[in-house]
Amino acid sequence: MAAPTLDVHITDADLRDALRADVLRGLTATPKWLPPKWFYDATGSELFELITELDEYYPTRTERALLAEHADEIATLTRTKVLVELGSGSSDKTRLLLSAGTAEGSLRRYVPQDVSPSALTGAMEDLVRDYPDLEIHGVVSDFTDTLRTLPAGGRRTVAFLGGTLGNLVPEERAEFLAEIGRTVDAGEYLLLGVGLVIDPAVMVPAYDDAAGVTARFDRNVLSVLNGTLDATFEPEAFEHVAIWDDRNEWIEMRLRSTRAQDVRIEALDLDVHFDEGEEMRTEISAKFREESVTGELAAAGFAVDRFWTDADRRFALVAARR
Ligand code: AVJ
Repeated sequence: MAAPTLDVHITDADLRDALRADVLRGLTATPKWLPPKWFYDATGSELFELITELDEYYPTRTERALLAEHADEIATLTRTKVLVELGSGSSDKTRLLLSAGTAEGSLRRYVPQDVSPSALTGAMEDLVRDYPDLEIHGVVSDFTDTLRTLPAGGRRTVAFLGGTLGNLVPEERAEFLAEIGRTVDAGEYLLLGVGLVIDPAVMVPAYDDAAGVTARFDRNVLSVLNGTLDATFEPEAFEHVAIWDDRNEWIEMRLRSTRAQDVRIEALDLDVHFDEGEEMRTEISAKFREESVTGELAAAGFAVDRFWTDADRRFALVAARR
């Protein structure tokens, strides 16, 4: 059994600098916003795992069923030697790909990448034990700048699952997909999991569950700011909001200030005022249509080989070939 390796391309200091820059930009903008990647400290990663188990949150279980159903076909179609996973989190669903890939015989190496060192090291410990013949090489980084650090060669598949592509606005998405397109070689694959546009009565509760777990996840970003930037947010003074934006076809999560309040962000020497009822955007989660995914992938140099969906067409798993 080979010892796993862990490359850290982003240190706590880098993360803190990036957080500072994002918070300064977002909290001095009108309307205010924060990028979703800061949800995932250890607590946020745990809360996200709880979200994936909620009745209302269909994406994870739907994607898992698609992976279970099609993992063997993915393995024979791609004959992947190196599986790179962007935003791997717990790597839980990925096990279906790892098992199918080792059974098919081509898979040698798994490269999980995540911004959360705690999620990544936790996942890797279990993976080395369960897949003793795989080389496991973790990368702690921001997925948007992981690609240039990817070792070349060896029939790679880049997996980007869970619908995380939807966290990027269209321009960021186009740039990110184009970068993957430039990084991989002809014949290599992108395996993408995306949520599809469905009835808002199903989508909205997935982001606003009855038990309030998503609300805790949303407010946790304020605790991250308190801890990292020495800020004075009172998370309980913000209400979780989830809406479906029909024009942009995305779910938007916001935090609404329940009263007029001032927050000090010591590390930025910044005072921020919130009006009563003021809403700050904390996440977009775009949903897709078959034509839009195919078009966006084509623009990045990928041809869709397989487009699998569940019976309710809630989620799609897409195998696209460069
Ligand atoms: C991890 C980005 C895929 O957008 O559905 C879950 C995050 N936010 N509930 C998503 C999330 C609120 C999730 N992704």
